[in-house]
Parts: sequence; C-alpha cells; structure tokens
Amino acid sequence: MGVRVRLGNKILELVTGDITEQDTEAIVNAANERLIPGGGVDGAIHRKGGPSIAEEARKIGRCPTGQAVVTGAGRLKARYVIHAVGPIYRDGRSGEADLLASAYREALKRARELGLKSVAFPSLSTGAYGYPLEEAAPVALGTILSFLKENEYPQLVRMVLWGEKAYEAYRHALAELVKREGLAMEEF
Ligand code: AR6
Repeated sequence: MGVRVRLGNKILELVTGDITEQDTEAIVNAANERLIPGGGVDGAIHRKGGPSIAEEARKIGRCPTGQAVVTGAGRLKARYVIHAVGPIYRDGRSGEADLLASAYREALKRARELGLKSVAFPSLSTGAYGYPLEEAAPVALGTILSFLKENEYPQLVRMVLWGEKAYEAYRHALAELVKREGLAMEEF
C-alpha cells in the first residue's frame, strides 16, 4: 500500500516499510564517508546482509558527502547495495540541499550504470544526520523525478519510509510536486 506517480514507463512510489526487506535490484544505504557500518539503515543493512558488504566497502575506502558507491548485497534479496552519503544537517543554509540532491542523483547514476530497472531508497540524512523530514522530502522527490524524466534507467524508484510520520511528510511533498508538474498521483 502506498502512492505512486507514473512518468511514461517509469514509476516513483512511496511505501512504508523496511529497506532491508525490498526485492528491488538495488537498495540504497544511508552511509557515512568512511563507509564504516553505523546505526539506523546502515546498521540494519550490514546486520541482515552479512559481513561481505563491509568487506567490499573497506576495499573501496571512502565516499565523500554527496557521492555514492556500489557493493554486492550479501544475503539480502537485492543484488546490490548503493552506499550514498547524505549531508549532516547544520542550519539549512550550509549547502545541505545541494549535497542531499547530489547523494540521490549519484545513487541513481550508479543504478543507471548497472542498467538496473528498480531501486529502493530510504530517506537519506533524516535520522542520525538530523535533516528535518519536511525539508528533505521535496529535495529527495524533486531530484528523483527529474532523473526519471531524463533517463531510461532505473524505471522504478521506491522510497521506503520508516513509519507513518516519514510517509506523511513524503506524501505531502509528492502531492505538491505532482500538482506543480501537472501529473497524477495514484493510491495502491
Ligand atoms: N528501513 C527504512 N528506513 C529506515 C530504517 C529501515 N530499516 N531504519 C531507519 N530508517 P539513518 P542518516 C529511517 O540514521 O540520517 C549511520 O550511523 C530513519 O527513520 O539511518 O543518513 C550511518 O553510518 C531515517 O528517517 O541515516 C551514518 O553515520 C532514515 O531512515 C549515519 O547514520 C535515515 O536515518 C547516516 O545518517
């Protein structure tokens, strides 16, 4: 159950749930620059996916804020984990929005490079990194929607929101975006 927007053969959808349970070809991790397993989404992915993810990440080494790198997904259903590093929120006037948009865009580029049809994202930066949900949601969804318009892959982007509060913030932001762009939002 959730909401979706269609752009030709491409879909952006919002659901509540757990990112580690997704059967999309890739899931995105809310990682840190050192790619060292932490808490939140990152902790859940490494716990459930097993040690191979951290081993691969260690070989890559670092990932600057606003960038994204790929590893396998260990024991998870997905084939790949795309580790994206969102910004730590300070005051909203320190380039956070640009860095957050970049983290989403770079993760989507990794999916495109791999020719993936489907990818699932958590709400980057809105946990330990302190980005307010209401500010993060329009940045995240605007970036994803532009990317879907301009690229053939991925074709399905699923935002997996942890709990009703996050889901409502994203649903509200999507409704605004859809209105502005003259698109239609469907419940499913
Ligand atoms: N599935 C989907 N969303 C989740 C899940 C889950 N299983 N668990 C939490 N969330 P966070 P960040 C939501 O803290 O803010 C780590 O230590 C959560 O409610 O995971 O980007 C890393 O190593 C929140 O809205 O990521 C970094 O050091 C969102 O996912 C740092 O935290 C993101 O919360 C990254 O912080």
